[in-house]
Amino acid sequence: MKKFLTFLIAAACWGAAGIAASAEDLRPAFLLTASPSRDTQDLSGQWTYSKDLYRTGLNDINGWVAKSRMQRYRDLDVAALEAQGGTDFFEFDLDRGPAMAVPGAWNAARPELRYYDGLVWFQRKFQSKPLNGGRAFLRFEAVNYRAYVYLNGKEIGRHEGGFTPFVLEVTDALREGGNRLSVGVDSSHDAQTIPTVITDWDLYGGITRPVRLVYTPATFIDDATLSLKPDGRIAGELRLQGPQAARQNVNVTIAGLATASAVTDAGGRAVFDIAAPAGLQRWSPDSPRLYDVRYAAAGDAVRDRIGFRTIAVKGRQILLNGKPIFLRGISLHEEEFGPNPARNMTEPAARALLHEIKHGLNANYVRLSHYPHSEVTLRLADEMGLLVWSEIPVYWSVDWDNPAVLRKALAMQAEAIYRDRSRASVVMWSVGNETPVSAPRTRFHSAMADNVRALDPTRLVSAALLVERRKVNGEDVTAIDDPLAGKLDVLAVNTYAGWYGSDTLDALPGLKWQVPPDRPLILSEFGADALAGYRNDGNKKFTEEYQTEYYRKTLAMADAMPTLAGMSPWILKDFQSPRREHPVFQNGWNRKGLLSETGVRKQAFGVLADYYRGKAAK
Ligand code: GCB
Repeated sequence: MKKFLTFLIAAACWGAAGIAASAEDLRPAFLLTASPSRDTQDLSGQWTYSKDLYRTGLNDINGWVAKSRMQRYRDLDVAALEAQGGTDFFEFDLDRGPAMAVPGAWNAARPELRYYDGLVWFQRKFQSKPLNGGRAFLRFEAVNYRAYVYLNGKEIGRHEGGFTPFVLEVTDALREGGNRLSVGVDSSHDAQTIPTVITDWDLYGGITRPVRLVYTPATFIDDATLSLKPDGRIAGELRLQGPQAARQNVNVTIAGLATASAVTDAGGRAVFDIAAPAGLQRWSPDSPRLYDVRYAAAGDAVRDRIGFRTIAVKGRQILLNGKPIFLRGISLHEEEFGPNPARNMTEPAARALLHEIKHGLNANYVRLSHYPHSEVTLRLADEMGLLVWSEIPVYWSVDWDNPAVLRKALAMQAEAIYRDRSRASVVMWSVGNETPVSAPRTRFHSAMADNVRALDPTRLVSAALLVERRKVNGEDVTAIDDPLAGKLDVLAVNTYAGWYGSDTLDALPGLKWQVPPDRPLILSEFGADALAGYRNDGNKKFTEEYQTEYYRKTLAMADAMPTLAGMSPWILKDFQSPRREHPVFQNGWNRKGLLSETGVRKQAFGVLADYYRGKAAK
């Protein structure tokens, strides 16, 4: 409660005086960042569900009934539910409801739910183990967009934001033996959500990522992280939670490299500062060396695999481990290959996508657009050696003047950063995508940029900006005219000359750019649609030939941009978008992929792969 009040005050002040909530206020109550190494119970599988079009689980006709039948059913203790033996009349009987696989998006699970946007109730029954004085938590990796969580008839928490994890303690609500978990998932978006109602991707609804029951001791390591500092030292912190959290010895072992110890303060926090270890092999895309790390404190221990590298900017260069690097990238949406994809990133699916990027395109970098991708993808990027741009869906436009919306953005960003700050692959946090310039919008993004720096001073801050076309001395130039630029380490722009607008492809190499001469610039997007297999019809838009020529000409333009430090063309693979309804070429798909939706390479794929091969050889 105190945290919440602090936030409300901070948010109110922000509106009036430009102050953002502090980083510490934004730390979620529980993180369990090392949960893959913990004693967990995976709750994946078939969950029963029922759609709730009139949202009766959340509201009912005011002043008529105190509780809807849905609410009465949901709020029953397991024992009471069993006792009434299925004879009571609830209308929302999830015991007998149809089932679908969790994790998964309902849009791809059932044809009749393809365009359903609203509230669905899910139920899963499970057995739990005795806690023996320990604690238990539910960790949801993502629910899109709002989640209302009930265990054994008791509300245990809510969450807003479709792409970041949340943890709810269930120690007291859990029943040794049978448990009934009910989750209301509301996929609807509005003017105050992030993103808002219209995007250029599919806002899949559902429990889209894994749910796990996590068992911990009474006092446990909630979060621990390490990173390499510019001077070669390794710094980090660990947070203990629980009755014995204060003044505990804490140990960290980096296998084959170093060990260190520290003591927690009154709040359960310990910091590490480890002298530059001899023999450290730095992580890079060419050599993605990960070290096994073990943290131990108060009888608890967790593991992680961490790579150590530095990232910085110097003049117009991006430096990885002190050396200039050109980011040979591609943008990626979170959709697996196949004709009916959903946002359900399994390890094989993520591996296949990243493999195509790294070994098919010869890339060293991926823009994970337009929201935090699955944890499995980030862990694989670490393991396979791909640098990552990460962003939250502050996309096109949100309610810039609304402190409550800013609060959501900062909280979402905090959840993403706490989740991924031990991933060497993540080098850049983006604070927005293509947001039209205005004073409230720039204030909003500036607060986000300050928030990122407070939460994670070790990485770069960027944003995908819009460009301006204008005449300078009678000459047509493309310029960055955005006051947000001053808040960023790396400038990034989306440019679609040659696709949208009237430029011919032949004009692209000669386009004049007016950009700061001493700062790194990346092309965060460029692209053109092509329907896979549509060829030999002249150089028309939507043919593979047009897309191929578009890539050749845009890459020639890029070669003439002296400050260019990287690119992530739009996009690896065709993806579903309700905005793309051209009846011949799109049919619900954005066709800017270099791969078709099923993974067939279009001609332009080879152009980019050759270009990157050449860049890598330099
Ligand atoms: C953009 C957006 C991206 C769209 C893309 C397009 O600038 O950032 O989300 O999908 O353009 O295809 O127009």
